[in-house]
Amino acid sequence: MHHQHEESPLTITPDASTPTAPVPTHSTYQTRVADYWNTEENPVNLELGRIDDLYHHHYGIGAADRSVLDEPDAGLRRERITTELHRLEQDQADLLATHLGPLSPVDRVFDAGCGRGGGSVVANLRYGCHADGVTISAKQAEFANEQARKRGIEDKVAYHHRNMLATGFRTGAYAASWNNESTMYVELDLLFAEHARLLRRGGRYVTITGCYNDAYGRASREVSLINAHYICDIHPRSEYFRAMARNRLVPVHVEDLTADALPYWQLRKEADHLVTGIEDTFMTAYENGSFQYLLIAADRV
Ligand code: GPP
Ligand code: MG
Repeated sequence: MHHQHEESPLTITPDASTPTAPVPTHSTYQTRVADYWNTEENPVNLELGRIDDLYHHHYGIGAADRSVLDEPDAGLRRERITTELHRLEQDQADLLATHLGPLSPVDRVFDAGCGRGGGSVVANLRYGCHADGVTISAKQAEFANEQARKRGIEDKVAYHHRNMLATGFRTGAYAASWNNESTMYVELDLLFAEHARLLRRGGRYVTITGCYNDAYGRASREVSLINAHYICDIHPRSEYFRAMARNRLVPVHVEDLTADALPYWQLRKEADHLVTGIEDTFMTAYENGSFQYLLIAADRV
């Protein structure tokens, strides 16, 4: 029998009893995904993040202020578009963070697929909680840890070059966890099994994700193009609920954010200095009903 620690699991550092250097990738596919994120330097991510050092790897939600497009000065116009897109991405991050709570500063949260780290900083700023972010990209983990050091929150927010399917973190140590647009890189059963293991009973799991619409049929041309663009594999909506049900995650709130996701893409399309070429595909995918932007919050029971 394993020795049971006396301390509250929420205050124990996750690394305490785990191997120091777990192998981060499990497959050739995961190595290719890591390669993508180790070389990714899209201005749409770096220039937005630079504004307030909150680096996000997700899209925006809500109504866009399109008056930024009317700015006559070209340089200022670019700047105002960048700022507006960042505001929409920040609103998305804030919405996700709202569903994690309430949380207190002794609580610990798990950010699965943390990218350059913005989401964990948002959670820490909001709740004062500890956060552990995990990314398969060594470069992203290093970048995110540097950001935490610059903010002076490295004692509470740490990023790890690990695999979110097998973190090695302590069982039951987390009050909340999430995937912000990162579920499409993994098998949901393996992912939710790890979240269920890490979350304490009554803990909260949240995801915001792009999924394909079962009612449309199968994956559309646009969904396939998005998969090819990011090297991912977008799941159908149904699979989320099946896999959650199999892993003690019970949905408490489901929100279709598809209509709220469109203005971001319509504005991003106009940003010549930021576009990556996937903008029209997202708009078509949302408009033809084949693809949905969904928030799911679930309780770990
Ligand atoms: C955006 O990251 C998200 C993904 C790559 C996962 C795919 C998401 C779906 C909803 C299908 P990003 O911010 O790095 O992308 P971009 O560089 O296009 O802004
Ligand atoms: Mg982005």
